Amino acid sequence: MNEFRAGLIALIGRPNVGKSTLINALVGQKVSITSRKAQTTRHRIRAVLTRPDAQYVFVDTPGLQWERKSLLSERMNACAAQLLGQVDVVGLMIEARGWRPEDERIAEMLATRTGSGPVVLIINKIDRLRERNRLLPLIDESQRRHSFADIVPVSAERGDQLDELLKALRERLPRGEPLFEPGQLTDRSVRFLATEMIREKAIRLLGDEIPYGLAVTIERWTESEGHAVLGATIWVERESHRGIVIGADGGKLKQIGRQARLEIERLLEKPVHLEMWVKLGRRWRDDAAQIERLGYGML
Ligand SMILES: Nc1nc2c(ncn2[C@@H]2O[C@H](COP(=O)(O)OP(=O)(O)OP(=O)(O)O)[C@@H](O)[C@H]2O)c(=O)[nH]1
Ligand SMILES: [Mg+2]
Repeated sequence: MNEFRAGLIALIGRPNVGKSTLINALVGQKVSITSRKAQTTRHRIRAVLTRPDAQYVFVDTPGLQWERKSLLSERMNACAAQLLGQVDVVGLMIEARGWRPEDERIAEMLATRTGSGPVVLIINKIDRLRERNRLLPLIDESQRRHSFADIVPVSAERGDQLDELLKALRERLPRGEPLFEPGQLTDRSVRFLATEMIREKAIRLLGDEIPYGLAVTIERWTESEGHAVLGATIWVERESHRGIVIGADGGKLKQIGRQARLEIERLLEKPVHLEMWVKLGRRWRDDAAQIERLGYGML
């Protein structure tokens, strides 16, 4: 008999390997924002997939990194480490291009921890491999490095091999009742998702001009039957960044606002009026009070 299984699966790995992209692909909706830039995810976000035979509660985490140290990155690393003791399965993600020293560092951390669940290695971005025959040696190498419960190559972007991954994860989930209502997609509020959508558009549209110092808050949220009015602030760390975010004649900010608004309208299923400001929050990534205020404190 196929007994129902349910549990938590943490996805961890260095920044930019595709953790959030995979979670969105698995649950079939955008729950976690993604971008080409490292450290896009700053919060722990749960995303739920309920199938007739199992409920998978994925926990997206900020990419682990040790260079470019800040109080924020330290908090993010601590958050991921703490999480490991609370989940049933860990999905360690690397890229199909091969192992990097940072990947090995995370794998070692997992190997030396006692009490965390089985680790499934997820090799992502296989669509980027020009020669598929490079995959087998990589799987062999991975097996030699650590004793993974399973190794599954996927392409999060193309949605390849996701059923194989779900099968491998299900086998390692405990038997039990669903943890969330079957219709629930995430533990995060609509307001949180809207804030993140604005941050995603800003990160994506600003290219490499402002790498890491952006934060977003929503101060005003009035919703009626027919529409919603939102007021949001983009926080930057330097005065010179304000001008970049606003752009010539306010063009950049308008573009960010337009793209974010369209996505928030889909989320709320009603027209949205979005007003935005750009403000200076000096060195907020090293300021505990500000990290708290921006909602990154409890990660
Ligand atoms: N070609 C290809 N690109 C991918 C794949 N999965 C993710 N990407 C891209 O990789 C980049 C990083 O993806 P994210 O999902 O934001 O990565 P992440 O691991 O969540 O990153 P952090 O939140 O910064 O830790 C984005 O530009 C994605 O479009 C994949 O399977 N194939
Ligand atoms: Mg992410």
